[in-house]
Amino acid sequence: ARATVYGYPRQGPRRELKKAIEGYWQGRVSADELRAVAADLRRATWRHLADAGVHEVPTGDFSYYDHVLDTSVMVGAIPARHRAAVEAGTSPSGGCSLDGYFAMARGTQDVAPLEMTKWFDTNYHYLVPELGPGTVFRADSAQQVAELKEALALGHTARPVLVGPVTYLLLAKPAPGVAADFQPLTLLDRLLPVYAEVLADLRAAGAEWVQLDEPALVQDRSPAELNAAARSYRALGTLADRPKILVASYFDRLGEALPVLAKAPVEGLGLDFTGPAAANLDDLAAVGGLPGKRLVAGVVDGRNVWIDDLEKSLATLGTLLGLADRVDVAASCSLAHVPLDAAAERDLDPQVARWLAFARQKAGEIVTLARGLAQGTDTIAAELAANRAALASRAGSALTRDPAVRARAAAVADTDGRRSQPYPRRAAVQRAHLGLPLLPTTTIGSFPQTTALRTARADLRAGRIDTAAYEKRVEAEIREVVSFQEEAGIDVLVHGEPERNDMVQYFAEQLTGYLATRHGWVRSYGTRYVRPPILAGDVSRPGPMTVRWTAYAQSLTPRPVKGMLTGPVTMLAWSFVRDDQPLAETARQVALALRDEVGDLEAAGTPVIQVDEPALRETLPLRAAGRGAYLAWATEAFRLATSGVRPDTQIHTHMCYAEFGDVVQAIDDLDADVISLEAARSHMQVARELAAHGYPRAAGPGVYDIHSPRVPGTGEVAALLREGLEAIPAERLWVNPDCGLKTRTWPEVRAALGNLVAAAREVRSSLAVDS
Ligand code: THG
Ligand code: ZN
Repeated sequence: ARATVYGYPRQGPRRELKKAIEGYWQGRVSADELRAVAADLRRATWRHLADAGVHEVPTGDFSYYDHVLDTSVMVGAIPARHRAAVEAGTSPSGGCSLDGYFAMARGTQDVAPLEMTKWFDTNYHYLVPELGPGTVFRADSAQQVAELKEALALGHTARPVLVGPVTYLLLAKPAPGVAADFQPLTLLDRLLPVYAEVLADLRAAGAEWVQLDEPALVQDRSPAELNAAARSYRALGTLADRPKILVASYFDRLGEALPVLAKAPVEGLGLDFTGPAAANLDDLAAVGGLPGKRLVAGVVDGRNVWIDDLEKSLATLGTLLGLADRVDVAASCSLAHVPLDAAAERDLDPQVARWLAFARQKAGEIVTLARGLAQGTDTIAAELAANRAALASRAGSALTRDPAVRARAAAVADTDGRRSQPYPRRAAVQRAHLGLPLLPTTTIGSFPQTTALRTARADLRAGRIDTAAYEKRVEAEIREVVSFQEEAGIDVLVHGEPERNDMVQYFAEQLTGYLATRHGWVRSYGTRYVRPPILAGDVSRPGPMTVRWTAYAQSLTPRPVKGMLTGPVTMLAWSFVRDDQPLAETARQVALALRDEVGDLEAAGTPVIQVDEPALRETLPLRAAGRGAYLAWATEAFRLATSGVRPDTQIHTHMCYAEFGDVVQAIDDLDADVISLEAARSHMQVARELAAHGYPRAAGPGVYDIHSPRVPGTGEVAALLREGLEAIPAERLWVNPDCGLKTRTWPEVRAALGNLVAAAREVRSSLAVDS
């Protein structure tokens, strides 16, 4: 048994890659300098992994922006609108030019970038390939070959990692202008020869093995899709001139695709054995194992930050030994989904720090397990003892088990998750209480974060100003935001969230049970990173988190001010979660803490409270079988957080995913009084989807696309509102932007909200005339 990894964080310990790429975009760093930084980082990663005892290191997992975009380059799937930029220059390795590459990733003055969407159920976002019947694939193995040669020249045993052909096509969408029902998978026969060419090039460059990633096969797949997988690996497997092929799957069990791949003429299979994917173990036994094949066993969780239970993994590996010709040890998936190094977290309580394993520590665990499997567990006795002690310390810690929190969660009654009155009654009370006009205007919560504010926060952290001075700055900002909204004529105001760094981090920092990291960056997309907090223990709220700022804003104006919270599902989705209790349990604890905050806001005189759940849709399990249970606990947690209020307190929620058609029932089950939704792509579609479902409560499909610097005109917004009125009656239609305004500038926001209010007034007065 040997140790290997599928992929590793590439940004560097000080996010050197991010800085070099952004420097290149700004013209401060030359292409050669950028390439040198990248090569240094690759070299350091391989060196580190090899020194740690990882036998086979990955190549080709490195990327300047996104590995799916790299695959599009590799197969020559360059959208027509980017072709000029791509052909304008070439790279020294003969591949796509950097500028052409970044044009596809980020767009240029003249052309739009590729669309970005979530990589399965992770928090990483990839660039969606655009394909059509006219797509002509052409092999461009330059980047893959160059990186392989680089690693081999450094003396490593290296395995190129590529997105597999089936997953690549399943992740693609019809190019602009192509019929919406075009199925990229119909291009498979054209794509396979290109993969064949790349495989031959890699063989010629010295690859013994190549890894083809097929995570799309862990989702529910039709017989036609499974057949495509069978055909692909029959075709690639029977090529004469190729490296040995390892087909890697991760993020869930392979299910129906397991027999397909087990029968395919490839030399190896990678399976995930963590969480629900542990079902792969029984499934593998049921198909008679993988005789004659190499199994790469993903036993270490590649998506979470907890140390592995080494003895449990050894037991799994022991069983697997009887089911394949050769068993190697890996993480469940690429380690790029976790931060780099837990040892860099010097501020963490050392007692807690030893429960954590980031990418470096996980590589160490993988090596330990491979050694134990190959040479006997007595060779890893010290590691096992330390592991046992750390696991015991975690299980018995006062942080992970707070009796008061557990007692409260256990005592939750059904009625705690229900408003005291049904929506129609509440709506009438709220109408009288709030005195809002038809088509009330509001915003989603955040206002532009000025440099002065960010400087003030940095000054506070660095001790250059004290808390009192910082709070004065925040209050000044709130005054400005409130007076602007009053002048603009907005009906339900917000305080603007100047005190928040991030909508999850801000709350995590104040809740007991959450840990924050200093360097725990994980790539979200391109050069953008997040530092997800860690849900480590039972969650409780030592004191109010937002009341001070909301109440201050309300003290400045007679108009209703909306309190702003992040919902329980999103508080889990954008964090690393506990693996020692069901998610539903953690969600309930967070919900109870938020319920107290909602109660305190209400008691402080906040008439409207918004609880955002942008992650509700994105956390949906990959397989349909898991969705019912997920939606049940997710909606229950939201209701638990929001149902303790009086009937006259209006609960809002917000979601920013355009494709929420498959969760409308769950949105309905939230029982929020008002929902605002991103509708940038099609206002009418969102309104119609709600109407088609018979959504009974109030809704505000966004009328201002905040992702663009473009300011929509009054006529344009009014037209959208009239469209919306065809689906949603005037008494239940709200007027708001798509999402928070923090990424926009003040001049844009002033102009856009001015037009938004003018449009609402115009449509209101025409309604009054009509009736
Ligand atoms: N907060 C958290 N998680 C998230 C989002 C969020 N996950 C999903 C989505 N939103 C991801 N979107 C982004 C958008 C911008 C950035 C990161 C993820 C970003 N990051 C800065 C960077 O890398 O330069 C760092 C920001 C910082 O200093 O904290 O711009 O909203 N939790
Ligand atoms: Zn949003």
